[in-house]
Amino acid sequence: MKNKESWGKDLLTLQSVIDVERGDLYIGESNKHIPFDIKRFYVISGVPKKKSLRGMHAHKEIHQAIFSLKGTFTLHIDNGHKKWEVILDKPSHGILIKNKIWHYMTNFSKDCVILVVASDYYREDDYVRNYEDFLRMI
Ligand code: T46
Repeated sequence: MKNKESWGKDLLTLQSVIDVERGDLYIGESNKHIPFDIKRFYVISGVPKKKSLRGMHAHKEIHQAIFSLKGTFTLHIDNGHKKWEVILDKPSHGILIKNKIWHYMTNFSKDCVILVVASDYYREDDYVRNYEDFLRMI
């Protein structure tokens, strides 16, 4: 992960139970490790190209937390005033993507598996997919 000064406040740390004999266990509980009630999760995998682009939107209300379960990708974050990026490369640490944050993902490794947990069910009307609309919203 890079640019710690920018993303430090949004860093989420799961509980880790490291076991050399049996493998590692990572635990996230609502309102403890993840600062909202989790209503949905989704997984992104099989991204075919390093240069593939996902995201490119903000949410009006929904908060999310994003983790790399395997492999690496770069998360680009923009609050309308400042832009920064984080390389996610381990299951134990994720990033909180609050509402009203423009974000996209690039630079996927071939084996990358991403977990996202969200504060609400899928609602297309929660998405702001146009950058000018995002700037107007904030
Ligand atoms: C986000 C980033 C990190 C659903 O029907 N239900 C869902 O829960 C989701 C996440 C998506 N969809 C549908 C909506 C689209 O027709 O699946 C299709 C692909 O979704 P999208 O192009 O938004 O995927 P990404 O990877 O660009 O964005 C996703 C999330 O949608 C978004 O909330 O923050 O991952």
